[in-house]
Amino acid sequence: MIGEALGILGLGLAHADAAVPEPVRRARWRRVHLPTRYQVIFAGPVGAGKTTAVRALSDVPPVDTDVPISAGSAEYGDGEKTTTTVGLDYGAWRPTPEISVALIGTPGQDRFAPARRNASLPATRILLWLRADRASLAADAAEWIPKFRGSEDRLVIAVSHCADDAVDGVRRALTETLLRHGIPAARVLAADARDRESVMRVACIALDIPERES
Ligand SMILES: Nc1nc2c(ncn2[C@@H]2O[C@H](COP(=O)(O)OP(=O)(O)OP(=O)(O)O)[C@@H](O)[C@H]2O)c(=O)[nH]1
Ligand SMILES: [Mg+2]
Repeated sequence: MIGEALGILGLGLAHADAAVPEPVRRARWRRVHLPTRYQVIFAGPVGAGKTTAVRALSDVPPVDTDVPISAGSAEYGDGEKTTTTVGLDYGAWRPTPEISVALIGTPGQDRFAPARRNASLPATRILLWLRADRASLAADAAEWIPKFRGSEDRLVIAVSHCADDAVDGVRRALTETLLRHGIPAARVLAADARDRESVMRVACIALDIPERES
């Protein structure tokens, strides 16, 4: 119709477009209408909330590779946790019609490290999940952040089991590691992995999407 209208106005574009072969026209259409694709990797130690967060945020039923914890949940100091991820979690999220995000949860246990994806692609963002209620919080950050060396500017730290007013204490506890890796303290946020809004907030920050757009 637009082509017709332009033709009526004598701009001749309707004829010009008709002269373009069909496959080229289709390729142009796809370039204009396909959403921009990103992936967000959910990483961090065992029990930090990666699988729970992928489940909470995904628009589709996620695929997970969780198996019952062999040694029992007490091993992780978490009575509610009954499974652990041995492969990857997959989910999908469409924050806006123009953006499509693959959600990829990785296993926390070191023996499953090969399942961790290469995080260095430019369209990849990393959500590093840590737990505020663990004595190992600072050690966990010091262990996990270097796994994403070179991608620090695409990394956000989501801290589960953390009251909103406790996040300053968490930032203080991580100061040394954050400084060493050039990560601003503002990129450390409290997030409840069970709560979609909360996960969405940290994912939007990782993707630089204003929250109200999602
Ligand atoms: N109270 C509380 N529980 C939370 C919060 N975030 C996550 N959880 C719980 O913590 C547990 C996290 O378990 P998973 O999601 O399996 O953890 P994971 O990081 O995928 O662990 P692995 O796959 O074993 O590496 C679940 O029982 C969640 O319900 C939070 O902010 N507060
Ligand atoms: Mg998991």
